[in-house]
Amino acid sequence: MDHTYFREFMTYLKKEDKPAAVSYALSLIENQNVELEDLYLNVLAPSLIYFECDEKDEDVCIWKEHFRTSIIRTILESCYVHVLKLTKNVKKNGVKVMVLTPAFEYHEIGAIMNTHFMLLEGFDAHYIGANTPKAEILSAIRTYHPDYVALSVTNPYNIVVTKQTTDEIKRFFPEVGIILGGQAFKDLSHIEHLQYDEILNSLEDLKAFGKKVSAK
Ligand code: B12
Repeated sequence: MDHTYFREFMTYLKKEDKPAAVSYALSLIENQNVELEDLYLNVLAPSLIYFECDEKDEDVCIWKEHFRTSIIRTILESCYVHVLKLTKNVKKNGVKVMVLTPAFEYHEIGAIMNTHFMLLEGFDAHYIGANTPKAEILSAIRTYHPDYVALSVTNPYNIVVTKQTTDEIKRFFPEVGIILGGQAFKDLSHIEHLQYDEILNSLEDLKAFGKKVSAK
């Protein structure tokens, strides 16, 4: 992908110019300058992952980070309509996935992006929300009957709550598969004691998983 797109997008973000940033990102998709996956992984994700704050006052940095995340979230929600258009030509694999972040985990951008990627791979994917308590997750499984629950976890501190959640899912719904994704699982020592079926760290992993379930 042409890096000038990322650089131009960053000029709007640095000025906290939400109208310009949102319009520019959506125009890249509408004018077919970039694929949706490229926009997410090579423009939106790095704008957050490499967020730098030059301000001396930490409080200013915190609201700036919140504001930037809200801009990215608006772009993702606007792209959902585009995802729906694209999925019309995608062969469905009949596999229902419920995507969420567990209790205490507020980082949700990766979960939203990967829900869209799953839809584009033919999954019947639903993003439930961030900071989802264990009881609500169990209730949603009881109502939705997903084939898989995908837990996105960023902060390694939340591995403990993830373990409690995955243990309960497997206890009450042993037939439901568990997918783990997110920065917290980059260090594999974190997952030794967790019950899960798939660990997906990238779009390539997700595509390979899509092929595996379609072949069944
Ligand atoms: C935005 C942000 C926030 C926002 C989140 C808002 C929101 N609505 O999501 C807010 C301000 C709330 C926040 C709060 C905090 N944050 Co914060 N935050 C970030 C920041 C800047 C960007 C995160 C992000 O969205 N990245 C973009 C997405 C696309 O990347 P991603 O999540 O990694 O997802 C990718 C993959 O991991 C994967 N993936 C993710 N999930 C899934 C799921 C599946 C199923 C699959 C297949 C793949 C997958 O796909 C994505 C695309 O490749 C990072 C900086 C960083 N380096 O990441 C810090 C960061 C994650 N935060 C951090 C910290 C410490 C905190 C706080 C504890 C700060 C505090 N003291 O209060 C709190 C914790 C809140 C909580 N309880 O969860 C640390 C975590 C350090 C660590 N590893 O322990 C980071 C790394 C900052 C830093 N360098 O210190 N944060």
